[in-house]
Amino acid sequence: MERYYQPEIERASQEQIRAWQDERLVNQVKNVWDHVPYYRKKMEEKGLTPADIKGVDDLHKLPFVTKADLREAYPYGLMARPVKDCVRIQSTSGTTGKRVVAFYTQHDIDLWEDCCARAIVAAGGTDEDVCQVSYGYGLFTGGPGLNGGSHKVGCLTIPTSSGNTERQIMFIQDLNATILCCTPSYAAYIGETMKEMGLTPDQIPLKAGIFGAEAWSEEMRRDIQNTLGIKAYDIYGLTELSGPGVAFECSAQSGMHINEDHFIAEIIDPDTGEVLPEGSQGELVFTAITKEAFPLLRYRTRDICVLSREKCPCGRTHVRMAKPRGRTDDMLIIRGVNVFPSQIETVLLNAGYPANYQMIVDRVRNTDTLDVQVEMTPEMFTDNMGEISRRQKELVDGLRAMLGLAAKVTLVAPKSIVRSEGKAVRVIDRRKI
Ligand code: DLL
Repeated sequence: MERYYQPEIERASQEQIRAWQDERLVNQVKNVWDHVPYYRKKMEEKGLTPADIKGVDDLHKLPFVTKADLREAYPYGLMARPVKDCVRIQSTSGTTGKRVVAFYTQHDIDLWEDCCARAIVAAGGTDEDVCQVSYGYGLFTGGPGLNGGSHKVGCLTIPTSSGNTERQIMFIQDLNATILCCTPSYAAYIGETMKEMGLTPDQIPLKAGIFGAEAWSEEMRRDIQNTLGIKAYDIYGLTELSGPGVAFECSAQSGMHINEDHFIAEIIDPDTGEVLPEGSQGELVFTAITKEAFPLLRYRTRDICVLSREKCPCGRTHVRMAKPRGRTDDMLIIRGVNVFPSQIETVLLNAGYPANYQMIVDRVRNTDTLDVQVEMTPEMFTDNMGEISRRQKELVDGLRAMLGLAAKVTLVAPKSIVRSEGKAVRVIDRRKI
């Protein structure tokens, strides 16, 4: 039987959800107009006052907020509450520029943890469960978010954070962990290490995994489920909007329910900014309608995605987002062809390779090149050059069929690609160095 953490909210009628959104949006717009000069200025530039926003139908009138705006406003420019009302910050890794710092009041943390608790219950979690949180703790939101959600559900929480993989496995076994929370690439690594230790899925107490923070394919889900003997659930979120739990998967494992009582989702054309009709693929944009300290209106996530309002067998009524296919900024353009790492992952995993690969993009004599380095499994590993080139050619053909692009494939020895304990780095783009 399907269980819910907040059934009245998670199964509310679409009309009820819309009524909450209308009311909360109107209040949030007034709030930022009164407390955040940045928003007031941007609205004034468009000739808007709060009276122009009467509900979700008017949302499209508001200006977008981008990551560049957040960086410009760093650190306090978008806060809607004084620092003394805030109890925490979290932050993005800042690999592509200045860090984004998000602020939380106690109420913000409470609602965020509720969202994570919804995800844990949707994955079958109850107070009988032992939940091991192997996302990083600290500035990254993964550890703190799932930790808070796990407490709310009443699970025994093991805050291992990421890393020290053999110790992770020891805790899973000794404390009978039933739910594992980490990035999908770390879950694959934990699975690989268990296999090397001679453990089979039936010797592992885990029953479910809550994996997110990076794009992962259905093929990768299948592999992780088989190696760990679990059901693997996707979870989505971003620091700017609180962290994990903006959306989560249910037993149907078919798209993630967006917590629409807190976030209004739109899909836009990333080039024109135009709102696209339901079912179209485009960039996901969120408006946070309940956040106090750091409310974002029409925040452009850069995640490419599709929304669906089709009825879900789990009974939840909130809109579902498909697995994000990638980010507009990790989409590579190679000789004019758009390439997402997730497409490459699909080809490799379907051909029986593990998800240990790296894409090296370069420019040689003014032409883009793509070299996909793929690790062989120990069973495949051979010094027979004929066999290696047959395998490489098979993958080159598979990639050409998927992408319409000639890529080079280099098979490398088992364990030669560095494993990830957090978000995996799949692309090295030397054109940018
Ligand atoms: O990754 C929050 C999180 C932690 C989500 C733990 C899920 C689990 P950031 O570090 O700010 O926050 O990165 C946000 O990661 O815009 C997406 O591009 C990507 N992302 C997050 N979840 C998923 C997912 C956390 N399930 C960025 N599938 C987002 C694909 C995801 N991409």
